[in-house]
Amino acid sequence: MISERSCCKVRPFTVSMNLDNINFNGNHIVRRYEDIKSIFKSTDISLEDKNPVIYEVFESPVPEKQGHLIFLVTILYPGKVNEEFFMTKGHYHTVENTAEVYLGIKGKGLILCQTKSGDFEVAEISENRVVYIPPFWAHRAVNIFDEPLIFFGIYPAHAGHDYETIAQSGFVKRVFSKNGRVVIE
Ligand code: M6P
Ligand code: ZN
Repeated sequence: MISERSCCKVRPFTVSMNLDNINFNGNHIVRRYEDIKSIFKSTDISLEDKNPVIYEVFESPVPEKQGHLIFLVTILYPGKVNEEFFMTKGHYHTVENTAEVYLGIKGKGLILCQTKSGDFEVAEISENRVVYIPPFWAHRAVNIFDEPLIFFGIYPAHAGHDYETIAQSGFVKRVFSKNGRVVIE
């Protein structure tokens, strides 16, 4: 059991959601092409020199302990690795029976979801659309538009990120731009 004494060193607080200057005073994760190029189907020499930021995450300063909720804002930039849209690494939660909620703020994207038993689902995310990711479902965001995809997220702080399972087996589907169309294959 988590006691009030161990949990409540954090006092109630507020942060600004000003998109021009997001700073939640927590971790700021920046993932560039070179950091995550292995998640894409093919490499793209045209991105090697520029090494663009694919996405960044602004996290809340909350302990990764059961009882707390981590909230964050993700900015997934527009672009493609050859024909494949920019996307996040994607993960299961280490504590698998934990869910997550996304709220679309700007842009348009897809959230690819899958389970270890082979189930797969695609959820659309856009401004004011809420996506519910149930426990046991891996999730990856894909930006299918020509503007940044920005979404707010919230999940149990003890959930953890399991990237290893995705690194080994990947997602069952990928999202490409082909002849101006979004193709999931
Ligand atoms: C969302 C949340 C975060 C996650 C981020 C980037 O904001 O799910 O927990 O870190 O997307 O995704 P990933 O960790 O898979 O790279
Ligand atoms: Zn998650």
